[in-house]
Amino acid sequence: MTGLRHVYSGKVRELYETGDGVLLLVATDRISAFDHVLETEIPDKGKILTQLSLWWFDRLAEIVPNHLVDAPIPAEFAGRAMACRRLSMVPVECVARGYLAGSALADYRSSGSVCGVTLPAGLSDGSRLPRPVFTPATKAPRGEHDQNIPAAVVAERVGADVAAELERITLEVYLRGAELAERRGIIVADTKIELGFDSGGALLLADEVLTPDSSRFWPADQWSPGRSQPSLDKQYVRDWLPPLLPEPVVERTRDTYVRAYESITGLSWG
Ligand code: PZK
Repeated sequence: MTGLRHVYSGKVRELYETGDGVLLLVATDRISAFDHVLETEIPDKGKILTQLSLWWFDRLAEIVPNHLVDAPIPAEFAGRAMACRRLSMVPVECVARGYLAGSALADYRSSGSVCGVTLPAGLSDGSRLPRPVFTPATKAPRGEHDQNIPAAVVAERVGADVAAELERITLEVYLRGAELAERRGIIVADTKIELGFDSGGALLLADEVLTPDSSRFWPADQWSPGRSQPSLDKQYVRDWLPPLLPEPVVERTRDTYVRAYESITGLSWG
């Protein structure tokens, strides 16, 4: 492919640069579980997540501008790539949570708080929080886990003004995303976004947004705090330990991604 330079491999995504300095963010069909990339791919996963991100970027444009640019996508990446402008990425994982799960649940159980925010007593796995909270995390090096940090530490790293903007944008993206998904019967328990500065110093929404790989989506009709919630992603994969997935597990996993896309957008997949 002429003028395409590979710049970075993520666990499930690839980053390329075109001859014009445009970045191509390519979502593969790879799936990771328990910090490992499995040998088995999930057909169309990358396309589904890319199309869901594009759908969200459109809905969130009033809240925050994004990194998308209008540039041709090479045929080999059709449907699974986003052309984006190169940003100077903010060195903080921006997370908003409306429900208690994952690392926030672990922090709550050991300290009663998460990222310096004290939560009410008596919450359990899957509980709705009194209000959504900004729970930033460090970007850990490859192979390590992100670590939750207080908002004050974000301010030390990026300055108080930028930190306040990160919190505002993250909470607004979460609130808008959760509101739209709720109408479709899906709880957005939490979401992680990436932001970066363009050459003019504006903060733009980057990466993928409000996908099952960056968020916890729970079918609302099955929500029942006090246990881990069934989620619209790789639940079947996590419940299946060996690395080679049998066809029914692949099929049901693919179905959950299709269901996330169709439930949220109201569109049909293919
Ligand atoms: C950027 N990633 C994560 C994505 C990977 C890794 N607009 C941008 N400008 C500069 N850098 C990035 C982005 C975006 N989005 C994204 N890391 C850097 C990532 C896809 C594949 F391997």
